[in-house]
Amino acid sequence: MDKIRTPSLFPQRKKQKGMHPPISLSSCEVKFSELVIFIMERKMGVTRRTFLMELARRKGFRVENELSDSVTHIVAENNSGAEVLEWLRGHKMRDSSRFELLDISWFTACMEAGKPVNSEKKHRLMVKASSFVAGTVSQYACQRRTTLNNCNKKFTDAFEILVENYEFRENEVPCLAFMRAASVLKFLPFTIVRMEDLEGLPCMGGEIRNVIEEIIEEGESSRAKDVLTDERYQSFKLFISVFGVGLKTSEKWYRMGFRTLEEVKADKTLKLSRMQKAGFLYYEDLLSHVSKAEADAVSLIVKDAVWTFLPDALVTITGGFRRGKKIGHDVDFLISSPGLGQEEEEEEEVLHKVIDLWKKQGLLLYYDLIESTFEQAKLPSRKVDAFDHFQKCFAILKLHQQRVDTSSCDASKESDKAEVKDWKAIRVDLVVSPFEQYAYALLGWTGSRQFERDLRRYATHERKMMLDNHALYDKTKRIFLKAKSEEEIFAHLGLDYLEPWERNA
Ligand code: DCT
Ligand code: MG
Repeated sequence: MDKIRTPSLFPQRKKQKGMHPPISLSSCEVKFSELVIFIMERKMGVTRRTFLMELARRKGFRVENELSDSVTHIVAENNSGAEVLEWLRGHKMRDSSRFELLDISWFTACMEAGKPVNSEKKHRLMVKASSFVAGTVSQYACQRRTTLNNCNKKFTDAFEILVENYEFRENEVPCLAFMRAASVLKFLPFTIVRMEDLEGLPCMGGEIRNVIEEIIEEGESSRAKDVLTDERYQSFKLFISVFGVGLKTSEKWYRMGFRTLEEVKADKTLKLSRMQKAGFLYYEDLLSHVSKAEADAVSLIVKDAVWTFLPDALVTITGGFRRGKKIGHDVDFLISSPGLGQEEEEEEEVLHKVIDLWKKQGLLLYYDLIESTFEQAKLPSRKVDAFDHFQKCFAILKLHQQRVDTSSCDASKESDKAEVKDWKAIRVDLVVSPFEQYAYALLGWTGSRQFERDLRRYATHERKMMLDNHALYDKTKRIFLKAKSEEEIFAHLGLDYLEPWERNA
């Protein structure tokens, strides 16, 4: 055994020849915060690992000593994908889909470039590489495990711009086609580098191929670039960034000749809804993303309030945060309790009581309470405008900064200055469901939107069933299928279960 590797009770004092002095994490500026690297010591050894970690930190990469939840990229040398997976399992990390497993060749490429490079197929430690068969990729997102590791971001970003533009022009057919194609690309475990990589994949029509081909060859899409400079697109994008403004209002404002929000605000004759007024009032706060720490702080406030009145209530964070996203545009909650659904009054009451409490505490900046419309519903509906019939509340909460755990960032320094606004307006959605519909509500409110769309489409076309946020109806047997958990709903549909973080379609 060589001397350096021998575990010792004493710290190694002697400086290694050719090595830079150790650098502490804090002394290097992190330039690339979007990725967090962990380098595996296995088969590499302490010395080389230390050297590589310091090298990367000096170049502005964030490298963790320990395998924490924040890690996004795991780098290994002389290990197969299977070996890395086994090691991860030994470290109680079952969900390997949360990080990219990469060979040292990717790390070397990054060091040479002095910045993160996209991982290509050759860099990836393939776990089931040979079992990836393009022809078996389902056209339905609910049959694809799609994590947040998107290897094809440069394609899907361009697609999303095109999708938005089609949405603004209410051009449904190509809109849907690009949404589906983006979702397939997000699922792929490798980056598309040549057109042959698309062979056998579903949802890759001619128009979509043209865009992909151009991005492969030119590095960007001229169509997406044109959209970004389009006047209508730019104005719509601004208008819908205001809470309470949708396509209808955007269309109206655009036709009235407005192009910027300043122009809209300057017109004092314009009638704004209560929601839009709140949207303008808290515009900057609502535009900045909600962090996971802020979502957790909101979660405590929501639980505190709900449990004051319904101690046995289930209060579950849904939406993007349940799927493992680190940021969101709002925080979504589903509330239910074993008692709910029995006594209708109690069910309607809890949200009213929570709202009254928050009003008294001065936490409620805006709210719109929508009572349940379930009586009017019979069979699961496919109407787009009626997303579901639950009682719900769209609110803006005042989140005091001291409630947010900022131990992992630097935001706390500001707070000693006088006159600094010490709160942030946060969009919060609360949904209340009867207990027997909880699993369906949870599945529906967890998303992603594309996942939900495809789950319903799959139920209809492959199973002759109707699914919505309340129930699953079997049209052949003419019965409603009960479910206590999401797992049971997947089983009713004959689908393998997907964890929430695998629904980022
Ligand atoms: N949802 C849906 N169809 C809609 C609206 C919402 O299926 N028309 C579901 C999917 C996600 C969930 O409701 C919450 O909606 P959002 O908050 O809009 O989505 P999100 O995934 O939480 O995204 P974000 O991170 O931006 O909040
Ligand atoms: Mg959300």
